[in-house]
Formats: sequence, C-alpha cells, structure tokens
Amino acid sequence: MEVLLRNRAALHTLPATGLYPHQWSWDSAFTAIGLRHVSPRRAQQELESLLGAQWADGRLPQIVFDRQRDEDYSPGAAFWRSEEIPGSPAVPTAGLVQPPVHARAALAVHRADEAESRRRGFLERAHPRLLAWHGYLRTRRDRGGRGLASIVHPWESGMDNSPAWDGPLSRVPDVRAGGPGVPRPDLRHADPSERPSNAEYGRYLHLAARYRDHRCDDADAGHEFVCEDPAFNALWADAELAMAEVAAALGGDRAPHEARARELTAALEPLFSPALGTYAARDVRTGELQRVATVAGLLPLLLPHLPRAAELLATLRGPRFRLGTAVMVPSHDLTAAGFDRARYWRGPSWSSTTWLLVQALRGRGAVAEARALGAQLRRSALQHGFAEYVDPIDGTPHGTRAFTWTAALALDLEL
Ligand code: 9WN
Repeated sequence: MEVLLRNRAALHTLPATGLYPHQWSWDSAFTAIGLRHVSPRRAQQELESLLGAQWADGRLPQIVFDRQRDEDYSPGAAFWRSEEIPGSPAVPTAGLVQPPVHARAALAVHRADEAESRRRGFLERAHPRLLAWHGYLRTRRDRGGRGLASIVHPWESGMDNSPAWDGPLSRVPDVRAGGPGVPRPDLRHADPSERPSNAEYGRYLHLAARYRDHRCDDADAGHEFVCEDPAFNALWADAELAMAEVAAALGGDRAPHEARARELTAALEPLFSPALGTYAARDVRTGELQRVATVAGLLPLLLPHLPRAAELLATLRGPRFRLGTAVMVPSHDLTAAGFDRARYWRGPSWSSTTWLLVQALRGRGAVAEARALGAQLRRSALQHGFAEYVDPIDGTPHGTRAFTWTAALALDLEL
C-alpha cells in the first residue's frame, strides 16, 4: 500500500522510482489489479490514463513518457519522436506494445466496485478502447498468418532477455558495431549482472530504431525480429474471455469473444513442444520453434479449453520448474545450461508470472497449490521490500526494491 502511494505520479503509478520513471503498459494493468482493493477509483484512473494514450490504430503503447524524465531512461521520448508519426496520441509514447492483460484488469477493477464503475461510466468508456486494442493485434500483428499475434521486439514480450529470444536476436545487427556505446541510464539504478547485457541492448536499440524509422506501421517485410510468443497470445486469449464478461456486463454479446479465445487456444497448438513439455516461441522468419522451456510456455495454463493442460502441469511440478519444492517458480528451466538465478528473465522468479500461475492453478482446481504459491509470493514480497524479482531456489532478492507490481499483486493475493 505504501509502495503504491510512494510510486504514484499524476493518475498512474511508476513501476519503480529511479529505474522506471514512466508509465508502462502491462505494469499499469497489474497495478490496477492491486489498487482496486484500496481505491477502485484510482485503479480505474490507472487504466484510463494508459487507454488515453492509445494510438489511432488501436495499439496501447509499451511506455507513456514523462518528458521531464527523458534523461533518466533509454530509449525515451526523444528517441521515439512519436509526435511525428501519424495516428500517435497527444502524449509522447513508445511505438512498441506489451502483453494484452488490460481487459482482464479492467474487468477486475469493474467488479471491485460496480456502483462506482457504473457511476463513472468506466466500463462503457474502456470497452471500445479495449476492442480497438485487440483489433490492432488481430489485423496488424498476425505476421505469421496463423491467427496468432507476433511481437517485433523482445520488450514486447515483457520478458526482455528471456533465453527464448537468444536465437532470433542473434540474427539482429548490433547498433554498437562501428558506432558509440549504447546509453544505459538503467545501470545507475541496477547491478549490471542483473540487467540485460550491452550486446543485447545494441540489438534492442537497432530493432526499436528500425521500427520507429518505418513509422511503426507493421508493414516492414525486412524487420529482423518477428516471433510468436506463447505467453503474449495466451494472455490475449484470456483477455478475450474477460472481454466476453465485459460485453455481458454492458448488455452485449459474449459469444464472439469466447469464439476468439477458442480460436487463439487452437492457434497456439503448433507451438507446443512435446520434448520440453511446454509451449515455445516460434521465430516467424525461420519457422523454427525455440527449444527452451521458459515460464512463458506455461502461461497457456490460464486457458480453460487447453488440450495440453496435463502436460503443462506435469512440467510445472517437474524438475524444470519445481512447483512446491523451489521457493518460487523460475522464469527459465532450472535444468538448462543457461539457467541464471540472478539475471532478470533468465532464471529469477517474478511476481507477475507467479500471480498469473496462481490464477491458472485456481482455474484448474489446483486450489492448494495456488494458495501455497500465492502465500509464498506474499511472504517473499513483504520480507524483501517488494523486490523486482527473486532467486527461485533460495529466495534472495534482486533488481530494484519497492517495485510496484510486486506490491500490487501481493496485496491482491492477501484479499
Ligand atoms: C523495458 C517496467 C518493465 C516491465 C518489463 C520488464 C522491464 C523494461 C526495461 O521493466 O522492461 O520495457 O527497461 O528492462 O522486463 O516486463 O514491464 O517494469
């Protein structure tokens, strides 16, 4: 609660003061899920401020920038120059997106106080924007032509340096080649051994610059990074199920959203890897499935009609992820050679993915495991000052502290 107040800025909440001085897309959704218990109105405003930065094509941006803090994070507003791109909103934003968890958050916020939501017309105003957001994914991001959304940058997965991106990223030029180093204001606030490397940043910046230089129009056939991410698409399918509830609450038709969720669930099927026992990311440019088990490949467990639920549960409980015996669920396969217990998305456990797995376990009737994992997340959050991520084996905290979504999701699990 204190963390949520401390990180508050205008109508939204910063992921963390210092390291992340702007508004992030999926962070705001997770923040709203916690905030609704404290102030349903503030939770509505958290989402409304993000929805207010929607582009004309429907995309919800990865970051909404505070111009006053442009020196404090890279790449910022001066890099993206979104105001020069047709269809961008009045506020400066990044052109990329993040996972579509917003409809699920909007539904939770509405249900927290339906009278307040109706009084402010929250759901009526959010509904067309959420429809347009999902419409953007459907019409502009099906780069593989198989009914799934593609991401065009690792940042869009929300799991930036996940080993799932090592293969596709190896084919991306590094902006550092022959040029100056990359700006790393993040390293003023974080230990370099816990952040993505300069080699990764060189490629991240190349991809972001190329996307920007093509006016973020999703029509660049030569873009070097185009991937289907199982988590991004599972979260979209889950968001369609939330949209069915939103539509019903507004007296509309839930059926098209339920059908869409079923289609997305079926479209995920070719991403299942029997060898890994998880879904895996597909590089759309080469057609290859990435042979790495990450927590992203477990998130389809959120979907009720998933044909692979039994296999995913077995993997989650098995040696790769050790649900119940590791302190927390890791972001990467514990048995993999590249598993790194401290570096960002290459091993540590995050509260966002842990919270999502708690929801998935609950949805599948694994109530005791859901309760135990949720309790562990809360204990760890309180004990370590709401750390950004923790060592999944011994619980050592890493990254920044007073991290907003850790506080928000721990609060949600308490109530
Ligand atoms: C780039 C804000 C964001 C999260 C992401 C997390 C991290 C940014 C960064 O921080 O990414 O978007 O600078 O590393 O990976 O999930 O939304 O908390």
